[in-house]
Amino acid sequence: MTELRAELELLLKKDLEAAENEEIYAALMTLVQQRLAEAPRIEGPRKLYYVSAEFLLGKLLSNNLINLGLFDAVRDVLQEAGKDLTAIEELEPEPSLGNGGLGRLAACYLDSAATLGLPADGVGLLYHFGLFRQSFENLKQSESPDEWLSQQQWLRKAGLSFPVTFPQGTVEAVLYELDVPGYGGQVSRLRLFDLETVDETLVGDGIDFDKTAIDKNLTLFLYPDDSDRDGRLLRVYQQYFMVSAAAQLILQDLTQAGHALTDLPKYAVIQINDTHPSMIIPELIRLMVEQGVAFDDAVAAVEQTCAYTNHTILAEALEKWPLDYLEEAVPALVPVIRELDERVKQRCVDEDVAIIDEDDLVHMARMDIHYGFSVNGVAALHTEILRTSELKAFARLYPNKFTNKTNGITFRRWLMHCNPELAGFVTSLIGEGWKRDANELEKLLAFRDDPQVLQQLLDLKQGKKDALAEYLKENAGVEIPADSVFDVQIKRLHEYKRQQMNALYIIWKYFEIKAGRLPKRPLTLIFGAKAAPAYVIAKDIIHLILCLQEIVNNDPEVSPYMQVLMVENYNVSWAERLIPACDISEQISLASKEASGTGNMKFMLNGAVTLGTLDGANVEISQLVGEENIALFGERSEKVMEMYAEESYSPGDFYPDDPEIERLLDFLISPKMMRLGDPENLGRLYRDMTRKDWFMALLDVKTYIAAKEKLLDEYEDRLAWARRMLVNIAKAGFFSSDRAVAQYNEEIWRL
Ligand code: 26Q
Repeated sequence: MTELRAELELLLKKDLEAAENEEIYAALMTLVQQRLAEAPRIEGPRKLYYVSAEFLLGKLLSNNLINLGLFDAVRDVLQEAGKDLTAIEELEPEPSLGNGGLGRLAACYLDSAATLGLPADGVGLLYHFGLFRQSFENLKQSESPDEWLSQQQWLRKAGLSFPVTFPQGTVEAVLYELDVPGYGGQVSRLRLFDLETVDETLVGDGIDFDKTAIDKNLTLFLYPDDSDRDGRLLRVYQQYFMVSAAAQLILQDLTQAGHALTDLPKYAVIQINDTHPSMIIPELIRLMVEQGVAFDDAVAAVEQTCAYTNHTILAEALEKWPLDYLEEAVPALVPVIRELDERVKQRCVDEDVAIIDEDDLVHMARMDIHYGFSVNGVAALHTEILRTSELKAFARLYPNKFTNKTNGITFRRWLMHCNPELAGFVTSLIGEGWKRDANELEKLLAFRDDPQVLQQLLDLKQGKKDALAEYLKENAGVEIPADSVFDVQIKRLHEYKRQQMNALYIIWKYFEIKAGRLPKRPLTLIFGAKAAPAYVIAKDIIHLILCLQEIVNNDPEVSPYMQVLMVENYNVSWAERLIPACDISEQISLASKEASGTGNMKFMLNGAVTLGTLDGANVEISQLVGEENIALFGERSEKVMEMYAEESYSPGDFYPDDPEIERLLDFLISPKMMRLGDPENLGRLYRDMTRKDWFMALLDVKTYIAAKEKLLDEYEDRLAWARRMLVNIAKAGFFSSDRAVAQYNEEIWRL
């Protein structure tokens, strides 16, 4: 009997064979936690604090086993006893601490920082009900609290807390910690604050709760509905709660190590993940001044400590708070912010760079740029647009602050864990080196003309498609044909990401099939997306997709050739099942709007071919794989930006004038749809798409349909397709978060 088995049985107090999966899960948790406690902590004189409203971790058990080097041994021991690690993993609830790309990026970066041995703490909030749990009722999204926390056991109390003062009184921020092992086993941690007096019973119907009870609600949900004033104020309270606690923690770490407050930049660097934590700048200054540091010295220290990452170019997502909100929620920061603004106004007359504008709106990103030492975008095109367009005035003021850090993903989770079959095959071809140096994946190119290797790639993909089909049958009660082409669009629901354009393709294809123009092979279109609860059009798009799912799947003429599936409550665990099984990766945002995308990288790494616009990191993907290994379509970013500048785009140019497009949109309000769906939602979406179409779906829809049809045609040459898969996998090395984090460290953090 192996030592590992003995250890597990000691914890179980019985034979492995006799144990239930629940018991094995608990024993594995204990085992992993013991190993984590014994593992070396990453230390260093200078430390990174990655402050973020989101950490979209995904399940932790398997990932921790992989990084501790225990995964294979555990899987084998369990297998010998007739137990299945995958089934045991199912019992783990997924932490609900994030929403989308920015949160998942933070999780990948913690993994890579630990892997590279860099001293780095994640700092954020512990949301009891997370984002929300999505279910579909009457073909619409409905939201409920995600009760992930009650069952989870990774967190431990750190025994530290900090007071945070609001006009209504002082609350206590209690610190929890979670170990994050890197690949190789060395450990850093995620530090999450909870409100001591949080009250879960405040949540009534669905996800509604009293937004004004800030002594009870600050850590209930991530991004609570901010469609009314109370909701927006709550966001300010919540953000301040996070950054005040974070700032106190950082200063305490500093002084406990025996350093002076003004030496902060020597010992700490703070990465501000989008603008949600931006108030940490005035809060640090305020705290330092309170402890006797001169204002100028505090500003100088903070300026050299804080670095800002921008994740969006959408004007509506750049946070601006009315000054009177800040006066109401965080009055202690207002004099600091006013002084910071005054200093900017002394230096520059340009209204576009003022922190407080003429309408008394406080621009959080502008504060970050003036009072941080670094600003970065998240893909080459994105950074270029920031420099030359969105943040042009700032790039002129501070040319040296701006750099690009193209996003990355951890290959531990996004290949080794979610696709061990492909990871094993890669290793059998090129050895283990790629696990530490992802660029070694290029060695795969030597096999690009090896028919046996190419056939094996196809077989492995089919295996993952079979597994997904099986899982869906068992767990979602739906049957999808495993011999169909799997076309997948999974990401937050947003008009700029253009799920609605994909829906127009479905309508087009439906007409084709109805007209007897049948595809060579069936097609399965898979969606996964949550819509922000107050984002009306996004919810209407979900309704549209669910209606199409009903119509297509229940039409006996159509369903043998096309299936539509929108998975409920899309999350990291879903992504880990869907991505390895995907043939066509949908990355179809309006050019210039997707800062980077990271799903695109995960699909590529798992051998899917991208169907996409030249947006975000798609640009870099296409340069790496070559235009023959990606399917590009759509208007370019320069043209799109010009159209916005000149206000020259109108959906009226296409609807109703173009009969082909007219037919697709009219289907939204056809009797068939109106009978099935909700006329209010469908009518509103129809009007939006025909009269507004802010993200220009009608501009690109025809080239999109043509590009997808061409790609489906090319799919039939199986060996040629497999070669494209191979090139995509081989060229994915650049998108390892180990590379991205190493670049952050060389050019920003200098740990
Ligand atoms: C802002 C104001 C009010 C309420 C909410 C928000 C808000 C919330 C979340 C604004 C933005 C976010 C999240 C943004 C996000 O996830 N951005 C994605 O970041 C990824 C990592 O860099 C990129 O790959 C994606 O392109 C980008 O969309």
